[in-house]
Amino acid sequence: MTKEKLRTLLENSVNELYAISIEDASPQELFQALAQVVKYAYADDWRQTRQHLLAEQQKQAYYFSIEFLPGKMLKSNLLSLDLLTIAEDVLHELGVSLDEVAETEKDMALGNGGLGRLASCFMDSLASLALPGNGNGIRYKYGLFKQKFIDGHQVELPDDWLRSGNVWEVRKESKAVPIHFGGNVYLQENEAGKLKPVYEGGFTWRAVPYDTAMLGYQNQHLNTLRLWSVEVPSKEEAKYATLESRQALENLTAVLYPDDSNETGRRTRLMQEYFFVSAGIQSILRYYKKMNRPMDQMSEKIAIHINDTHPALCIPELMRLLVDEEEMAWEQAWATTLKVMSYTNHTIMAEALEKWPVNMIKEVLPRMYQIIEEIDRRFIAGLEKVHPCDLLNRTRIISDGQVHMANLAIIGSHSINGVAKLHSDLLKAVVLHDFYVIYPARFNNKTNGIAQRRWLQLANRPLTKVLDDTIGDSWHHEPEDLSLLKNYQDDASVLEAIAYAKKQNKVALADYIEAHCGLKVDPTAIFDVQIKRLHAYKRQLLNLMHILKLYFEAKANPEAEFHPRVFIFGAKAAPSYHYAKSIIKVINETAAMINHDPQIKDKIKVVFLENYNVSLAERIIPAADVSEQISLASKEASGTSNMKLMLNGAVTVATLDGANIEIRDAIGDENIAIFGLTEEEVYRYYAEKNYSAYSYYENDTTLQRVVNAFVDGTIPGIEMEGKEIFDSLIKYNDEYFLLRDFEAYCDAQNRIDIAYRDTQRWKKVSLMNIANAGKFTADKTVQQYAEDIWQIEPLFAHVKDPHTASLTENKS
Ligand code: 26Q
Repeated sequence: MTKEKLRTLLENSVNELYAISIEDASPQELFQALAQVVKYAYADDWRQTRQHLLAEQQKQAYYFSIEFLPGKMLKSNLLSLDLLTIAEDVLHELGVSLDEVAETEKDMALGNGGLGRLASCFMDSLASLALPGNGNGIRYKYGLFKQKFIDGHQVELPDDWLRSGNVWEVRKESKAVPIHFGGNVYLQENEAGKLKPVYEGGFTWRAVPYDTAMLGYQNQHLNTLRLWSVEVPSKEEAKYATLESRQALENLTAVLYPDDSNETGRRTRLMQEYFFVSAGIQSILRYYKKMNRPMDQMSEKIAIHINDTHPALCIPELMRLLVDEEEMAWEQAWATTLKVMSYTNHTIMAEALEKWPVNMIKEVLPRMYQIIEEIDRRFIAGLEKVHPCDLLNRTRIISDGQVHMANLAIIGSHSINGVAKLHSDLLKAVVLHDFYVIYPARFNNKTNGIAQRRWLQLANRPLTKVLDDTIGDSWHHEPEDLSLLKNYQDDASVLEAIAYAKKQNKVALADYIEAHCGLKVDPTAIFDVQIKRLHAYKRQLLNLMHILKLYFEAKANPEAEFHPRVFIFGAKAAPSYHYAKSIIKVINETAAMINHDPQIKDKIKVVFLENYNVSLAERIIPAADVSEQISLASKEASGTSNMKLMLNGAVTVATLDGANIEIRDAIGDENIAIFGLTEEEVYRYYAEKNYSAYSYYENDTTLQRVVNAFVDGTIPGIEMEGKEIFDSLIKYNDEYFLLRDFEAYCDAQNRIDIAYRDTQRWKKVSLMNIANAGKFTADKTVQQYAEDIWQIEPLFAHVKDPHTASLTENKS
């Protein structure tokens, strides 16, 4: 496509949509019009990818996830179509920037954090590898709440992202399916002597899919993300005539539940889980039937992935459809289900494993309950003679009046993986050890990865330019080629160019901070970043304690030498997570205190950016010098912001937790600041029950000064929150070992300071981080899922380079 062609298409699009000329279009109108042009540009390829798949009957994977977090899509779609620079040029001629236009797009924020973003990075990689892999989820009317700070407190506002429509989605009315809830079910013999379920009462709602194209990077391959929305079934309009009954129905896909493992038992959440699972599986079976193949060979054409336990009902739902609808024998249906299903675990904390009360499942999903009971019964019956009964009691699906979703997911899947080496090892050794004894061969590791196209090529244009000029652009397709940069670790001009790119990004972030927080920060300071959900185990509080220590030192000794730092936080807390919200309040009040202290000047600034989301991450990450990955060892399953920050040249301060360990192994101890307890040491404390937070407090005056600051009036306006935090550390013995790790953390921060002041050394460390980040590409991770778990192949397996394979004749 030429610039002239794009301009003409855009003019036509503006005219068709708004009947105005292009010069009069607002950025918002230009966004809508340009998105139409983009859709037009990929429509043929999207259709042809699907037609090809059906014609060739190639095996496909379906990634079931209750969360997807794609963020904005205009620029990533333009990049995938290789239209990014010409779109920039066309808009530039019109006197607007592409960024200004792209900014008007609402983030698609249908996820909480790591798990949802991982699903979207996987969608990017699946398409970019030309692998047939689709997403299946929920089209929430409201995404994750918008966060505002009022008086330092987090306040949640609705994210009405669909208000002005969603250009990327296509409503597929004809593909709607019915979903049944409630009532009673019993089994009755039919004429042929088969047991069939008879449903009494309950209600049937309609699931309508909205499809969004997932574009591969410059390879004309497009997959589909299918999100389901609830509607009144057309035959039952009368039944839902009143506003109240309609409202109850529409509630089902109205809101995304915030990550809140403490608050269980919410009925609507359970209904959501069944809703998108049942809709997705019905739609897969309808597709499979078009192929006219035996039902029990489904696993040759279909792989279904369960992203955490939220879609674990995939297992009994596929059993229901095979046994009840397709009249398959139980044993055969079970063998098929097992071969189709695979499951990823994302949590290590046993208390966070999903459970549902038996009574609720019986009431809301009576047929599911019967099937789960039968799966459980057969699980026990099949292993009774092989394993001791206490082991089976710990692993069975139904116990203590609850349905244990991880147990269901494990028993019904042929593959179970963790998301980083340490995490997968801990699953085998501790969290899921009992299952490892029963099914050792099912367990495997798939270390997480990230989409380097979004997190570097799109988010960090200045650095991308330097890399392209230095090592060429093969890394756009093969991220591991970033390692070519190692050849330049002593090249002063490359080091300088990378540092200059960082500086530009820091200036841009400083402008954003000034515009949004009214706070001036110095772009020559160290930008020290912690961006992730707010959770006690992630230890944002440890970061704050180090900030307080620096602050007290700077006040006591104004001559103290350290390079000025800007501490930047981005984090949402679950609305009902009281402790996490108290930490937000205390960080905000500490920030106010430090930022306004005339003695401190520009030496320390603390910024808590509101409403952390994918778009904000794209601004912060390219500007980061230091990456905070300081969770208590053994608690963070993997982490992915660690990978994104490394890719953008930030230097990591980290515990040996999650993927930090593999990052350390990739770049070497000299290029990362490791500190703190190891996982073994943490587990030893648990075993010996001999941790005493108080003894650390008692013996360290610096630590005392810092911890006391939460209750002695040093920080104004935190009476209640400060007390809550103080008590968690001292009275309740510091569950996440902050006091134990405090000194080691401060040492690591000191090493960072020294390294930063050695400018040449820092530049080299930064380069080595970028050069080694290619290992953490989601392309590689997805390739491993494709080979080891799903057994799917690229669409053009017979063509040597799938990226250059073309589905269509060349279009101008
Ligand atoms: C629970 C109960 C009720 C409602 C919601 C939830 C809920 C929602 C989301 C529970 C958990 C989540 C999300 C978890 C998550 O994002 N885990 C992260 O997954 C990443 C990708 O694998 C890892 O890198 C992180 O380490 C892990 O914390």
